[in-house]
Amino acid sequence: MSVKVGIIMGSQSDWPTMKLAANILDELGVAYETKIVSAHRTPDRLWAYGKTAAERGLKVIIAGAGGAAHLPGMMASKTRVPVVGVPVQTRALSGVDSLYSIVQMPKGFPVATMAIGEAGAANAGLMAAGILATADDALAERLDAWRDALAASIPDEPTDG
Ligand code: RP5
Repeated sequence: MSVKVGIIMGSQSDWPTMKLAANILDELGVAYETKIVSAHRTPDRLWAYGKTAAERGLKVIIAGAGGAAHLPGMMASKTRVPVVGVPVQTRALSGVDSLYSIVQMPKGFPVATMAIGEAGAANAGLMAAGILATADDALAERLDAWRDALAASIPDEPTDG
């Protein structure tokens, strides 16, 4: 199975959040790679990753970072491969800093920005799967089944306790 999704993050400390994206891709049978790529600490690694992403066959890049979260936007500036941004929750500013750093991209270089934190990471996995499913009928069926199962798990009425 060729790797079509790259999950990148600014730090090892982002992994507990970004793992939620990986878990979704595992559930849906989508191959991915994971890398630590920091916009500030390893800018040459960022450049090399972005420069080769399309030719290596990546179809979606999920990029998570916290604080001055420049990784998703810088990656979007370096590759045409769609970038899904995950604002990692921070201690100082609860991830609002991350969100604002990722979401306000200038015209021409979009980042599909998810919610702050774990829900955003999980949704990034689902977003990547949805993009790939437009050209993969078997994955589309698995994604539909995943969504049906989630809907079926929601009770009709609330209960005490
Ligand atoms: C960002 O700074 C990373 O994405 C991470 O969210 C944050 C803190 O990184 P560490 O100091 O924990 O390595 O670049």
